[in-house]
Amino acid sequence: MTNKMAAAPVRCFQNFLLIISVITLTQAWIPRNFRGRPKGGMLGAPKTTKYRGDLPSEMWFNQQRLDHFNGADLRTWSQRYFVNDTFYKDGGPIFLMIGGEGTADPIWMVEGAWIDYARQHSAICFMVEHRYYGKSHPVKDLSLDNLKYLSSRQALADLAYFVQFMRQKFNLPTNKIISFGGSYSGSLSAWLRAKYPFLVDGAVATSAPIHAQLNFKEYLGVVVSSLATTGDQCSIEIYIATKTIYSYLQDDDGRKKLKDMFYLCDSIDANNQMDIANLFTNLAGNFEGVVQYNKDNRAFEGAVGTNITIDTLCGIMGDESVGTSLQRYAAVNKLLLDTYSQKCMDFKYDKMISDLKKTDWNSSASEGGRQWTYQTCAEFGWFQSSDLVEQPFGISFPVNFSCSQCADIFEKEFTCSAISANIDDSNRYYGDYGIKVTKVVFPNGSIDPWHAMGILHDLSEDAPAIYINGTAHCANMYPASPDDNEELKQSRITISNLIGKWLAT
Ligand SMILES: *[C@@H]1O[C@H](CO)[C@@H](O)[C@H](O)[C@H]1NC(C)=O
Ligand SMILES: *[C@@H]1O[C@H](CO)[C@@H](O)[C@H](O)[C@H]1NC(C)=O
Ligand SMILES: *[C@@H]1O[C@H](CO)[C@@H](O)[C@H](O)[C@H]1NC(C)=O
Ligand SMILES: *[C@@H]1O[C@H](CO)[C@@H](O)[C@H](O)[C@H]1NC(C)=O
Ligand SMILES: *[C@@H]1O[C@H](CO)[C@@H](O)[C@H](O)[C@H]1NC(C)=O
Ligand SMILES: CC(=O)N[C@H]1CO[C@H](CO)[C@@H](O)[C@@H]1O
Repeated sequence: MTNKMAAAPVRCFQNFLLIISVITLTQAWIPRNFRGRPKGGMLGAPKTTKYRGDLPSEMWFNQQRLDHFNGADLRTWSQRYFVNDTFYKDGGPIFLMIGGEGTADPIWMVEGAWIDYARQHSAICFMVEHRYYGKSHPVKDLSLDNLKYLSSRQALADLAYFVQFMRQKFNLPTNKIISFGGSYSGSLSAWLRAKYPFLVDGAVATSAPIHAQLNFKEYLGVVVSSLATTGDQCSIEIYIATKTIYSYLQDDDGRKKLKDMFYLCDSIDANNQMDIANLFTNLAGNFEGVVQYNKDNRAFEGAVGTNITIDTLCGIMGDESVGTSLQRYAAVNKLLLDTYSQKCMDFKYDKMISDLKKTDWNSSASEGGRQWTYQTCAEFGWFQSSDLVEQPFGISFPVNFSCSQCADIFEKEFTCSAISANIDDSNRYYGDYGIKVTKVVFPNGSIDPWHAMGILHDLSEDAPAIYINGTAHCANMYPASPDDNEELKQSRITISNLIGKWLAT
């Protein structure tokens, strides 16, 4: 997302804003926050506040295997990676940042908590881009047939291949390896250690969902608890607004009012349940995106969006001077549209699906939306549905709405039960909550809805959980900030100490 060559950070920043606004103007049909994933990926890039030098240039491992599970298929492709050896001292460890469901951003090569750990432990840092994301294209397009090599299992095998290659090329034959990742790549980090314990000596698995599940209705439950840190009023107001929306939907006049108040791009067709489902999904999405990244010290989309917090949204919901509950809900929507330079809110289901059907590498869906959707349908589920009773965002996006999207986007019999079978496979393969690992740490934030799928209690003395009160998704991976709470500061120290312990044994 950022300009790799930018020597002048100011110019880099302007380009960044420009790229962001172009993307939001051309991609609005895919929601800002789709299946828990914002554009760019779930682990947004950290702020480049301090760094003034060049970023490391991209490198390629051009012998990566396409299909690790078919001995008759010897095709290869080029995988992108980055290196920072500035802190390396002879015999020091190898740090491996695992790319997730987005472009591997080289800003991570100079910033973030793991770079501080590298300084402390004299490590050489590698970041490997995940197959099918960013510039790592194993196949010529994203047709369903070509997506068959996109899976977490193939991605882990890529890492095993990469490690072997990298040990030779950089002459690091026996150095210890610690893997890192956040969100989905945090899961990969834990799973790498579980599946290849002889390859990695320890793993940091931040905000890692370890339990695959079709109906992730708990997501909105955590959103509600997180909003409740400002008091109960916020969810009550949302509930009243939602009820009013349902009553307005009953007649033409009300639907027209909703179109104006919420700056909808199109008129509401009362008979189109999929549009209505999408509309309610997007309205909940206004809150989900902000909660998931509340006060995270990151820059992604964020140069514009990160100063909007739970306090901002709940402040509006509690502000009588803004008007009725519905008007306040509309004001939140307008604030987010403005923040992301969107003129109107797209909720047309067919437009979204047709965008996500595009298979060209240069299409907007190839930014990751299509690939991540595929992975959720084929491996993980994690559908943020409205099926939890105790939440105020309505009942219009039940889990089968997400299953229908899988079927419509990939024109395949992705029924909820077919997807469930895929999910069961993943849990069997990785061990679910019963995962057996040592030397893995599982940090999670209490505000982050994803923690509901994570490991929150120590598995053993050797596989501890760190539950950080008051922080959001992947907070501990971002550069330290003076605003960080004590628990967050302490978590970074604990992680560094664990790494030290793992390296010493
Ligand atoms: C590695 O990161 C440090 C810290 O940001 C930076 O000073 C250094 O230039 C980076 N080295 C390379 C080779 O990019
Ligand atoms: C966020 O920051 C931008 C730019 O610094 C500013 O224009 C905007 O008003 C701020 N929004 C809020 C809700 O504080
Ligand atoms: C994407 O690439 C295809 C062919 O590879 C081309 O026909 C199309 O115009 C390109 N679209 C964009 C938006 O660049
Ligand atoms: C989901 O299931 C409900 C209840 O069975 C049904 O009314 C609705 O039409 C279904 N929605 C989709 C998108 O399949
Ligand atoms: C988390 O932090 C909040 C606010 O600082 C505090 O009220 C609450 O008791 C804390 N919870 C735990 C479990 O420490
Ligand atoms: C809410 C929760 O599960 N908290 C647990 C998080 O992990 C720590 C261990 O670091 C446990 O002590 C908490 O009970």
